Amino acid sequence: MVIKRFMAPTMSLAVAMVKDEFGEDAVILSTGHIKKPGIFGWFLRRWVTVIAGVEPAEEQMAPATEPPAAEPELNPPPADPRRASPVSAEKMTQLTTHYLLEKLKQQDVAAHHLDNLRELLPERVAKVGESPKVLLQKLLAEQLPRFTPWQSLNRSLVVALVGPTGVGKTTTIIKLAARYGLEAGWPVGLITADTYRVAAAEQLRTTAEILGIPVEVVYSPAEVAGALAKLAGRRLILVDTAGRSHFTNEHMQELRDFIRALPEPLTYLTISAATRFHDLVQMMERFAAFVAVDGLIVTKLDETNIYGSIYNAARHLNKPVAFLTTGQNVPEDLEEADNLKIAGLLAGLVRERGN
Ligand SMILES: Nc1nc2c(ncn2[C@@H]2O[C@H](COP(=O)(O)OP(=O)(O)OP(=O)(O)O)[C@@H](O)[C@H]2O)c(=O)[nH]1
Ligand SMILES: [Mg+2]
Repeated sequence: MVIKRFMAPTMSLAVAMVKDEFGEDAVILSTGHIKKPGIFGWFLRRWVTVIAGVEPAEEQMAPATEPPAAEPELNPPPADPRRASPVSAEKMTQLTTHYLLEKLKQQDVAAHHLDNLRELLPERVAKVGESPKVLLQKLLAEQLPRFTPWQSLNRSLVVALVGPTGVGKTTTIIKLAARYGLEAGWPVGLITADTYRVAAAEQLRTTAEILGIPVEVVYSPAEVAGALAKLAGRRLILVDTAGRSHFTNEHMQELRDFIRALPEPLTYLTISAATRFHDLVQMMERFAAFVAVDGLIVTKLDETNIYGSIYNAARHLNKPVAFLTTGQNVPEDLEEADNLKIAGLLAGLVRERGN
């Protein structure tokens, strides 16, 4: 049996190296850890060592009548460092790239993005003296459009939330009203165009009263100007819209007319993090065909461990993610989006609360 020691930053890479050199018939004889191998500047504290063996081809093919081959040395002496597998930098880059792409695949990052990353990653992996996950995080963050925080826009803002039914538009509006109205001290006003469900406007009115924020209910686009006049001088006016089927043209035209009645609105498409990419693309295209989308709000991060849809959606629309919501609690379960955090979720470096 030919025995060799392999070293890699992770077990899966070490096993991949074993398979690559010895093939599928290789046997793992023992595993362990060593500290700081110090190549390529990787700063992982511990590397994995795998001692693996394989029968040479002749021995495998030897007829059964031949005397058995000498027992393989199951507990070989500590491997001589000079026998450590000489893995070329090129091979290491290839394996690391493969390992990172597999991680993103598990996160449901769309195949065409994986193809693009397959081209970009090797250069980063080969050059940058950082851990693979950190360099992946940085690359993904660079690719995401950047959100300009509302604080840095020195004007009154009219912000409308649109999106499919039940994604959390009204809940997010209340969180935003509390965050900017109560915590930041901005004069905030609310407009709701959700008169489709009888209880919806009433629900918003009750919560806004508790927060001490004025609410105007509009039944048609023609009423928007009057509502805006009543809320004149407010730094932030948040507009809630009804969630209706985006496959129905009539509903989408109604939504478009409401949005058109607003002066220079910032319109955020609100999506749930748990939506499948196929459904997400169809939905985003429907909304983008009727309203000019300025950014995304991604809700319900607490309901999934798969974050590819956030990246896929932002890249598909080429619009930034503005806010993330992480639960039903008002106002705490709301965060201004941070591309490094989103990329960290995808790279497996950041974990969302509750998961
Ligand atoms: N787990 C979780 N639930 C949320 C989150 N945001 C909202 N919800 C819940 O999702 C449900 C729907 O929320 P709404 O705010 O009414 O959703 P909507 O988009 O306004 O719904 P429609 O107006 O009917 O289209 C409620 O039960 C919310 O509490 C979140 O971040 N995480
Ligand atoms: Mg609603």
